[in-house]
Amino acid sequence: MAVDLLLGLQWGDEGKGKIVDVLTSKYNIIARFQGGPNAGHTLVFNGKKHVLHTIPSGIFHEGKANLVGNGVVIDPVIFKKELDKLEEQNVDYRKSLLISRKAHIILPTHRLLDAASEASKGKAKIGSTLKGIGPTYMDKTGRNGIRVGDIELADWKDKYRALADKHEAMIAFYNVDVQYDLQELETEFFASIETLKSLQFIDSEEYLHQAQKRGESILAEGAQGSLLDIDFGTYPFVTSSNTTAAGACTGLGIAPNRIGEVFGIFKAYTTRVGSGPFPTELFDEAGETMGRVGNEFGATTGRARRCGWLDLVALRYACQVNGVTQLIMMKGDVLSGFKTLKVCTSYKYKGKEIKHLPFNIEEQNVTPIYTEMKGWQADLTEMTEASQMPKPLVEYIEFLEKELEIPITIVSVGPDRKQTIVR
Ligand code: 2SA
Ligand code: MG
Repeated sequence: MAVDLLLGLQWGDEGKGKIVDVLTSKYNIIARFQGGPNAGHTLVFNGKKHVLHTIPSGIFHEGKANLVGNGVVIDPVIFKKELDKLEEQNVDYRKSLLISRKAHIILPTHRLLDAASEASKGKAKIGSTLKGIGPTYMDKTGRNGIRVGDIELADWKDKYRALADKHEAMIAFYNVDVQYDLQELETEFFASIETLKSLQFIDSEEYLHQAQKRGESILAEGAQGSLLDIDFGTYPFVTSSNTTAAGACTGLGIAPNRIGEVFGIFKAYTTRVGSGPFPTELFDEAGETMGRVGNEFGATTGRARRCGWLDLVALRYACQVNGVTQLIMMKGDVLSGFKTLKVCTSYKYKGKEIKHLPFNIEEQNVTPIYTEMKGWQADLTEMTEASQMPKPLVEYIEFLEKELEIPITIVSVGPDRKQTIVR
């Protein structure tokens, strides 16, 4: 069986958690392949909201395996808190949650290093979630990291100490004001490590290989978005992993020729949290309305998200890099009530009109060129069938399909599982 992927096509927060939860019934295994607790995947069902950070979004379905893949970075402290929340909901994760031995561990000092690095950058800061993501991936590629499999070994604490000591020296080198009590942080960390050790650690690439041989279906769940990809995003204002389709291969050990459907998910408008260029960003009432109606606040940090019109130049680029086969449009309901909508179809760049994403998309380099479209007034949130959709919404969808040359097969009209229209 092929492995299907679900990826965010913008700057994250497209609604991946909700759609993975909706699609889970079709799969045996849900697997996260990159990122860590910087992610905030929100699911709403039975009138309740659930936010996941590291645990795959299939966890609420019985009988499904949920794998934290080798490409993920795990903070044991946050992981334990996620488990506690699941226990409160009576979710039995003991059998269904699997962790790759090759996943890397976020140490308390990685978080401190993240803070020190950001503080040292001043205005040029990345706007990191301060979860230690960058420093942990740096230690991974620098070949210094500690992996889940290491904590099963007797001498791992020696390795931990050496690394933490080095981190402390690095923090001092930054010469910024970062206050901490490492002993206190370590007490919590080591206690959480014990909780982590009570879970099932596996050689996940072998597990996935055997599962495929048995004919089991796998959905790989991305985190963040394509424009935050370390290679293809708006560098340096990106995260430290490959959020695009290729990341699912390296983050799970899946061969490229095993990939089937690539579901690309996007919002009917655009948001971004953190620093960095955002050509279609709005600073007016329209942007304010999107933020308010769309409840655009970071699911992990609570930060207000920046809002703007849909950017098809960026979206087209993301579709190409990922090989998207089906599109999923989220939050069309948030745009209800706008008289006219704008969609950016090209950029003016160095005096010319271009349709691709250039190296530099800072505001002084690109000016978005918009197509205006008629808005829809109806409340979409009660709709369950494509036939109920107002005409301007259908026109909006069809326009995007034509521009992107990919079908939009799912339209989400609210945060709840049930508010999902299949076309
Ligand atoms: P990091 O923490 O090193 O990965 O930050 C680097 C950049 O990546 C952005 N980033 C995100 N953008 C959107 N959503 C994310 N998850 C949370 C959410 C974020 C939150 O679901 O809302 O709660 O603020 C996420 N994670 C990382 C980040 O803003 C930096 O621009
Ligand atoms: Mg999110």
